[in-house]
Amino acid sequence: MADLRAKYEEAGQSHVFTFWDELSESQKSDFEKQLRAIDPVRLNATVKQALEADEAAREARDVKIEPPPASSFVSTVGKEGETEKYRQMGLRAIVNGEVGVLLMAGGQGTRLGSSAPKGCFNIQLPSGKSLFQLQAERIHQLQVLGTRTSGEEKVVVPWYIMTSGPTHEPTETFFREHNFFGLDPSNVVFFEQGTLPCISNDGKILLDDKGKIATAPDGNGGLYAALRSPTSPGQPSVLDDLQKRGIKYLHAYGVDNCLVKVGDPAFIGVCLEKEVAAGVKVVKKTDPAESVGVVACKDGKFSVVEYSEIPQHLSEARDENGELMMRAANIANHFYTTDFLLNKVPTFAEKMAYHIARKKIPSVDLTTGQRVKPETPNGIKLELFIFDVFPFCSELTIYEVERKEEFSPLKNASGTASDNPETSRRDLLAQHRRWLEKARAIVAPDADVELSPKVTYGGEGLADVQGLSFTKTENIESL
Ligand code: UD2
Repeated sequence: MADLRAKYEEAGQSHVFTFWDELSESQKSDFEKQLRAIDPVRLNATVKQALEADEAAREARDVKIEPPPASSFVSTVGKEGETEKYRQMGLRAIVNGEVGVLLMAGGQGTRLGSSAPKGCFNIQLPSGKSLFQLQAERIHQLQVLGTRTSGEEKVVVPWYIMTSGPTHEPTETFFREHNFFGLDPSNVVFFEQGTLPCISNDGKILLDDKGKIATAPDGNGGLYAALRSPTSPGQPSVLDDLQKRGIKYLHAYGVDNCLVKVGDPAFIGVCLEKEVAAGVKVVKKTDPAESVGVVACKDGKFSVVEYSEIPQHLSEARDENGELMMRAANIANHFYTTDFLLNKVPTFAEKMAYHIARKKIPSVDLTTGQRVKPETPNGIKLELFIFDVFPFCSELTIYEVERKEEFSPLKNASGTASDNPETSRRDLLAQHRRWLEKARAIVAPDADVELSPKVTYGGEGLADVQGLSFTKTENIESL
């Protein structure tokens, strides 16, 4: 223990031992394990780098922030023929077994008022399916479409699901209880992202309990480190698995968007055509206050200015056509090549500064020993964002898609103004109505008809509904 104390002493963090003598033997060994997993000197440096970057971002007077170059944009909005070309390219990569899907599911649904992982959420569709089930069945349908195209035996799209401490167990249990929604469990890989200690406003590690450091998930950018750690002790890492399977292209996405086109062949195709290592899907931003990051060029480098960091004058700036100048809304929907993740990211990973989230963090008061739930932010959580790699990308494809077809995030609890279970349900059923009516079915005005991903992935293959009339709210599991 002397070496451990000396290390924390050297880093000015020896206060973590304040209550050491009050701990039981088992508490001491758990606490020692946690303390040994942290390098307090390196943590101080990380905090310092994050605070400096945060300060620079807030002082962002001299930083030049402008829209990305038009040459990096691809938009197929309203161009069905072009989308089909890209879709075929992406489907070919899927048939060749070169495409994998990375789900970022480590966030905590605190804003939703639910403690369960967001993917378990039921947005009250006629089918009662959770977000996880919708996404699983879209992967299943992609595999079916791939097999149909190629006539090969099973086409597989492996699914890598990143969880965090709070979501790991409940997510794995949910999948097991639902038999992986019909997917082969050997093609669903769970891996856990890292956590980081929570820090007080004066740079001290906060104690969650007398023998436990307060920690939080390290942000969805924790993905980059998590990809290279064993998925469980003695197991290969996700990167090992990607190479073993010959996966070359990854679609990475956020769990909370009920319209997400999982493994979207058109997006894969666009990025193949542009021959880029990284791509990001955007929708047009029309509300300056919308809680989305915007893809931008900061001092000439690609980046996303997060909604929590964009100066108001910039989010409200408009161009000569009255459109928002910063309107490329990031929808947490990315493309990466395995080569980029494996060989490029490590060359600059240390340079990605953590973002500061000022939070109310329950912690033990060092003088009274009482655990306090603060009324105002008393510390910071450090998190990396998945798009923090963009400044290191010489090229980035920005693929603009239609909001009503691809983006309806679930951020807030029922009854709020937007981005809630009601708007998710509304937007998904409206999309399915559009698909049915385009296929010349007749849908009664008050009939909420849901189409299972097993019937259609993105509105294709609906010839059999022509002339059919749908008069009641129902889920169509097969035609
Ligand atoms: C995310 C985007 C924001 C915009 C918005 C659209 C980031 C950093 N910000 O904002 O620019 O695109 O979504 O809806 O992506 N997650 C983890 N581990 C973590 C934290 C989050 O896996 O430690 C996952 C989370 O489960 C979700 C995704 O990352 O799938 C986005 O996280 P969020 O919903 O908390 O991010 P938000 O809404 O602040």
